[in-house]
Amino acid sequence: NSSLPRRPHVALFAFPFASHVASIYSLARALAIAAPSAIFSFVSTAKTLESLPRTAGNLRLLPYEEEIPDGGSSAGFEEVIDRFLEAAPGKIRAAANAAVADVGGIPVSCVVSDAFMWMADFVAEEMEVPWVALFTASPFELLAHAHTDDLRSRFGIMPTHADELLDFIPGLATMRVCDLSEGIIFGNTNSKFALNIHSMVHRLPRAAAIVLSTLAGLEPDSTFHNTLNLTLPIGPLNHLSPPPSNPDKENCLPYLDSHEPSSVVYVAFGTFCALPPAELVELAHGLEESGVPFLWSLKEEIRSNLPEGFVERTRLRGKIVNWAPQVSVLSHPAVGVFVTHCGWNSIHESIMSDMVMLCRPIFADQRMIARAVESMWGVGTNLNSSITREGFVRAINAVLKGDDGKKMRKRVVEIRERTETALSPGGSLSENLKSLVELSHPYGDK
Ligand code: U2F
Repeated sequence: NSSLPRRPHVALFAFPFASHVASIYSLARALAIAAPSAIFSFVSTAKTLESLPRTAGNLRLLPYEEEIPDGGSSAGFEEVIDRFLEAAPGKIRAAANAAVADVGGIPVSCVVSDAFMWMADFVAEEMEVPWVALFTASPFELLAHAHTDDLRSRFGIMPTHADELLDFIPGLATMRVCDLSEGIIFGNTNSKFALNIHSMVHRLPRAAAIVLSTLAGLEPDSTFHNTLNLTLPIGPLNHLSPPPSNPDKENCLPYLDSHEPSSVVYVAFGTFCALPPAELVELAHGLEESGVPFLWSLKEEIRSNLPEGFVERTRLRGKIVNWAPQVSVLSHPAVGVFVTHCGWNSIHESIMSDMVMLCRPIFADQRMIARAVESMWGVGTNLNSSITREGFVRAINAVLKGDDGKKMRKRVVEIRERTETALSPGGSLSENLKSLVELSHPYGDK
C-alpha cells in the first residue's frame, strides 16, 4: 500500500580489508541501535562476515556475490585488493539487489560505503538515494588526498623538497612533503590503488556526508571541515559501538598482571603492516638490550626473521603472541608505552587509554600521524622510518623513565579528557550521529 510510510532500508558496503570492516560495522551497529525501525543490510565478503559478532534483528549481514578472487597462491595483498576493486561495481550492484530481495522488496533508501568503495555512489545515483561515505583513516590523509591535484602541480610527481612544510593546506601545517602517503606525489602514482583513491576524492563532493573517524582533540585544526563538504566526525568508531571483548586466547592479560605498573613495552603494528626484516632484527635487539619486559603482537610467519636465540634469551621477560586483545592491553596498568605503526584506530585506542607511544610509521597516513603524535599532540616520540637498537633503547628509557615521558603522559591525559566531553551524552558525537541517522532515515522513525 503506497500510502503507508516506507520502512527505511540502509545498505552498507564494506572495503573488506585490514581494520576497515570492523570500522564500518561499528557504524552499522550504532545506526541500527539508533534507528530501530529501519533495516540495515551490511555487505562484506563471506569470510570477513564470519568474524563479526551477530546483532539485533534490524541489522542483516549479506556477502558480496563471490569470494575475493585470490589470483592464485602467489597473489600479494596489493594484487588481491586491486582485483577486488576492479570487480567492485558489479559486486555492489548485485549485493544491493540481493539486499532488496532479501527483505521482501523494500527499496534501499540510503547507501553508506567505505570511502574506498566510492563506486557505491553509482548504485545510489541509479536508485536516486543519498550516498554517505565513511573515511576510516585519519583526516590528515583525506586532506592530503583532497589536495592531490594541487600537490602535483606544485611539486610534480617526484618531490624535490622532501622536507618542505605543507603549510599551504589548511590542517596540514605541521606536515611535510615526505610525510605524505605513497601515490600522491611519490611512490607508484599509477597503481590501481592510487588511481582508485584519486577517483574517490573526485567523487566525494557528491556524498551527502563524509563520516570521519576522529577523536575530538585530535583534529587537524578548526578550518579543516571547510575544505571538505559536510563532514560528520563521529569517532572513535569502536567507542560508538564497542566491539565484544577480543578474547585473550594467548593469555596476555595474566602475563601483564604479573608486572609492575607502567613497566611493560607493548609492540604491535596493526592488522597487516610489517617492519622490513633488518629493522625487525634491530627492534628485537633493542628490546633485549633495554632490559624491559615486553609484550609483542607478531604473527608466527614473521618470527623466522628474529635474531637467532632471541626468543629463548628473552623468554623470562618477554611474551610474543599472534594477536593481543589490544584495547584491554593498552588500558592495563602494567603497560608503560606502546610501540606502534600509527594506524588510526591504534592511535585512538592508545589515547583513550592514556598511553604514550613510540612511533614507527610504515605507510599510508602513518607518517603524518606519527608527526602529529610527536609535534602536534606531544604524546609520543617519532622513530621515523628506521629503528636502530641504540635509538630504540634511548627512546624507551626517555619515555619510561625520563622527564619527556612525564610530559607526554600529562598531555595524553589532557587530550583524553577533552575527548570525553565530546563523547558524553549531548556531546558532538551523539549530535553528529543524530544527523547521520536523519540522513539515512528519510521517512522518520515512526
Ligand atoms: C590501516 O591500519 P591497520 O588496520 O593496520 O591498523 P589500525 O587502524 O591501528 O587498526 C588495527 C586494529 O587491530 C587491533 C587494534 C586496532 O583496532 O586494536 N589489533 C588487535 O586487537 N590486536 C593486535 O594484536 C593487533 C591489532 C592502515 F594501514 C592505516 O594507515 C590506517 O590509519 C588504518 C585506518 O584506516 O587502517
